[in-house]
Amino acid sequence: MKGEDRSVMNPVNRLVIVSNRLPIVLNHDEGGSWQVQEGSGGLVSALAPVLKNRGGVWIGWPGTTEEENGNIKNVLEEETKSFGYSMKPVILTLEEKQKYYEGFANEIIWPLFHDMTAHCNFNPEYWQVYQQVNRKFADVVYQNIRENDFIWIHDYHLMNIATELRSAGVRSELAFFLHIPFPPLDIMVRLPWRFQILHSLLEFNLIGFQTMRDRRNFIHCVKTLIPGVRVFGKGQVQTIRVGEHEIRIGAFPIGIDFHGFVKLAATPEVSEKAWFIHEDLTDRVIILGVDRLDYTKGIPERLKAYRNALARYPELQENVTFVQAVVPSRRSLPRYAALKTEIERLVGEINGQFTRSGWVPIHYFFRSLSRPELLAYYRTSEIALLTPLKDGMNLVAKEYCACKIEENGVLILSEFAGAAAQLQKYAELVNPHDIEGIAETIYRAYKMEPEKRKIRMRRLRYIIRKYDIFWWVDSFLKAAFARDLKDFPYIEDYIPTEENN
Ligand code: ADQ
Repeated sequence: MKGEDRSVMNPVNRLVIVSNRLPIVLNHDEGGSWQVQEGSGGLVSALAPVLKNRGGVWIGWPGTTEEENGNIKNVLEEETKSFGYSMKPVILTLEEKQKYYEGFANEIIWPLFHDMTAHCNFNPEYWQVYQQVNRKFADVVYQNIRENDFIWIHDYHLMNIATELRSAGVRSELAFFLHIPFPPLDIMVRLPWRFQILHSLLEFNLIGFQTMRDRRNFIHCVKTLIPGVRVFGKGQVQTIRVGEHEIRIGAFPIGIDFHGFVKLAATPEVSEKAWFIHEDLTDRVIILGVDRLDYTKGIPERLKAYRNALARYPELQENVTFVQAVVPSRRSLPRYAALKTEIERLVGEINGQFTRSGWVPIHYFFRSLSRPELLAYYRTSEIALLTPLKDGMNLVAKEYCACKIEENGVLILSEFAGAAAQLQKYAELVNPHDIEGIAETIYRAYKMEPEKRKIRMRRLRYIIRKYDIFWWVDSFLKAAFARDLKDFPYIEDYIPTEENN
């Protein structure tokens, strides 16, 4: 439960979390000085209690550059005193932000690992700066760790950090979790720095992936590209041996703070907002799409599928409303700006074609919704339409189900979202490229009897509740600290298997 430290760490182990961004929100107050607030995402709510109880450290980039705010270090030190754990910033220059974060991470690894190689810009300068920034992170880690600390690194921005830490002489246990998919071999080999990245990953002691498929891709890559790799074991955690070094690798599908979402969804504020949304759209079935602005999320394909559904099933016209909320993201990259234009063109076309007096087929938001607003949409929408072309997990799918406290919703989910491995039995799975298939599924979801919706939603919520964010932290840490394969937790009805992935 939230607030409890259910980890299995030995008392001498402190937890050191390293992620690209620190879990904070920085704002200017009226006087122009910085205000720091603790973030509110699932990862923070799961890890903060562990860090607080064990006096841990979180290391990351605060989000501003050296040029914008050189003295952020002092501000952070002062402002985060009440958090109960310390935060150590890694300060980036503007050039580093552009070449490491926007460049290597978001113009190379992000598209490549989502199988969108045409979007990759393999600029060699990006690789130089990626290594330099990973070294910078490693330096801050090095300066802040003690013997026996357990260091948990997050995500694709920091895949080279293990090389840097090991060459600085760090012998501590290093663990890594990849939040995005790991690509198949024929895609990974296109990366000019594939060997360096794989060698660095093999310096960790534990690597966690979202699904069995990602882990299988990784094993295939290292077995093919790195000489002398051997793989042992079956089940949730396997072992890779390279020379004398052993790496445990597992699939740990990330969850959400289920109870936190349920509680918030039931508050009068959210209930009232949900009521108003429905009041505005009386007698209409609401179909909801919620995504960051990203070409991996399949938003244009989804809009085309909705258009196809309206044309092929005229009964849907005036009876459904599609609400698509897009959160601005990475807008300095040209691909993202072009995607925004494409989405807006499609929304305009579809609304232009189908709007009738008193009915607009698509309500489109391009902004971040407040939490109560987002939850009100989750609560009130009868159908969620989430069709990423590829996605590590897709937390929106889980958040939507958690908020369906009346169990009256249908989840339409891409088969290429990591969440599909867990939820496939009770979600309506679609191929996000299959416009007609999605249109048919929208219609089927619209016609689904309330009793069937209820049964399926109840089962989805059961799985999401059981494998929540606290389960995720727990099982990752257990895998980190188990000494033997037989010590790894056996999880009955544990979802991703070789067969169902
Ligand atoms: P993301 O690509 O960001 O995460 P996702 O898992 O869907 O994708 O999380 C998005 C988050 O943003 C959700 O928590 C959601 O509540 C919030 N959000 C979305 N739309 C919003 C809106 N309009 N207003 C406000 N908030 C909104 C990466 C990987 C995923 C993986 C996660 C976690 O790409 O595949 O699931 O990390 O591991």
